[in-house]
Amino acid sequence: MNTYKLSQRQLDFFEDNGYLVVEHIISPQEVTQYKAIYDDFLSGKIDVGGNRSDLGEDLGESKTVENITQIMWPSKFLPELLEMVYHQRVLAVSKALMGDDMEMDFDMLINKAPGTNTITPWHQDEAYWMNMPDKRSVSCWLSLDHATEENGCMWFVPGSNNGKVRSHRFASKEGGALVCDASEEEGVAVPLLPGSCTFHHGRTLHYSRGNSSSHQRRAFIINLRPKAMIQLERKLGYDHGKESGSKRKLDNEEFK
Ligand SMILES: O=C(O)CCC(=O)C(=O)O
Repeated sequence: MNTYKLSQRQLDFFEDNGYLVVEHIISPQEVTQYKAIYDDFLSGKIDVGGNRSDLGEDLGESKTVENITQIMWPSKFLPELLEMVYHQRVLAVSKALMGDDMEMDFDMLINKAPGTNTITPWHQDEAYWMNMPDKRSVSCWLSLDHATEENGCMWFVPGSNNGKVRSHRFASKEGGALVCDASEEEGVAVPLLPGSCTFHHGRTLHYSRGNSSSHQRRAFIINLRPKAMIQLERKLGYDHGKESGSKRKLDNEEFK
């Protein structure tokens, strides 16, 4: 799929709210295929070295298992992912949302294992990144499981894409997660069926509850931005942990 048609209603919804649900971006058969790949990453069969970390370090109770598993750049370790349906369709939807110059900046896996019960703190993705002159950026959050409030579906603050970036700080002493002041009262929960996804703007405030269920909550995330901005990031030495792995960093001085 090279092109994807979004209705004016969908485009307006994204513009006004900062997120959009796209149902069944991959089929049930494709979900099965992606789950098998995902589990090879989780089990360590596909070794990602320092690109794996605990995003929930110090936020959850466990000191021995990851509270939130984050794997940066799965496509670096399994390049065929780039040619598979998910990456291709996300690229097409992103172009429809933000223009033909959109390209993948990075991809990542974020899993909440059963019972880990660790929130992803409220944040805006822009606070994690360099301040770019062109602010267009979009993340696709694909759920391979049935994402519910109980296991950590995404919550968004509608319209926050059109506001400012709030002041962010580290959410804990050691971990890399950032947090800003926000609450569920401002937000809406967005449960998803397996194979469905949300697209959210880099400025949209979001968060997820912990996984208190007995099942995995596997999310496969792709972030895209204009080609020229990716070139600028790389020129400035910023690759979203592709080579340097995950490390604690507040990249955007502006939002401290
Ligand atoms: O999966 C999560 O809990 C958080 C994901 C997230 O923050 C993102 O995709 O930007």
